[in-house]
Amino acid sequence: MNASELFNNLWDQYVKESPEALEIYNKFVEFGEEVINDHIAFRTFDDPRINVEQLAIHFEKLGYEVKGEYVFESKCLRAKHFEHKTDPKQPKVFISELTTSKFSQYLQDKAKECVERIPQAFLGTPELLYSGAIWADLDYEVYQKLLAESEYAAWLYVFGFRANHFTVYINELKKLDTIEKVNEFLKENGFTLNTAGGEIKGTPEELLEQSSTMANKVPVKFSQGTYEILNSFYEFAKRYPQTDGSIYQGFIAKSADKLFESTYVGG
Ligand code: OOG
Ligand code: NI
Repeated sequence: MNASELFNNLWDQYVKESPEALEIYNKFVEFGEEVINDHIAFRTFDDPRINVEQLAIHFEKLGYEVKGEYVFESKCLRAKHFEHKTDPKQPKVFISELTTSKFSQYLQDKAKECVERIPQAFLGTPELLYSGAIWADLDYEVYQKLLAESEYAAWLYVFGFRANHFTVYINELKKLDTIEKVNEFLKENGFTLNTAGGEIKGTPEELLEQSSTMANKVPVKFSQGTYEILNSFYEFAKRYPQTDGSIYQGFIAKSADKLFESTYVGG
């Protein structure tokens, strides 16, 4: 699978499960903008069969390399970001994982159970990256128990492998060329922004400003019936030049920490 096939498959799954992202994308296009992706993000468990390094292999095969590492103490997460070695137009990839050992035996057992239910044929393939909650059947009680310990774990249990979000690269927009203009445009069109840590996370001095929509609810089938669950957000990023003139390509842990909360039930 080449990079454009992989990103197309990821995009198709993302907009199918998160129709609001496609609505926003279409609004940008109607407004005359060409939408370029800054990065996409994945979530996973720390099980060595599916951890950050395992998911990264598929991107490394396509010419990506690791460029940054991040730790989110309070959420018990760690993450890495990857950039394409030669083609700066390729979106960056941000992969985080839950440190399950910091949670209850119950959560650890459930995470392990999920991994064990992944069909052998999917492990080690790029198709795994958009296979969703491949460990279904989903149980609403399990979801609620996970939710009580970690919003991230509960989200991952329900939605599994997919692009958690795509990110519009504001620098490439013609008219909506500041994050303030993008946020106004989104609000005028009736979309809700994640206000955790303020509507705009980061500053020009930090070389990266980010905002995101609040995830919207989608119906999810559990063995007990269908429930509405917050699934996914769309992100917007404006990057600034470093002292050597090149555009900053990293991520800011303090801002990322708040972006994770775009899928939080508890706000
Ligand atoms: C990732 C949150 C972090 C960023 O751009 O810093 C992030 C997630 O919600 O899985 O996307
Ligand atoms: Ni992001």
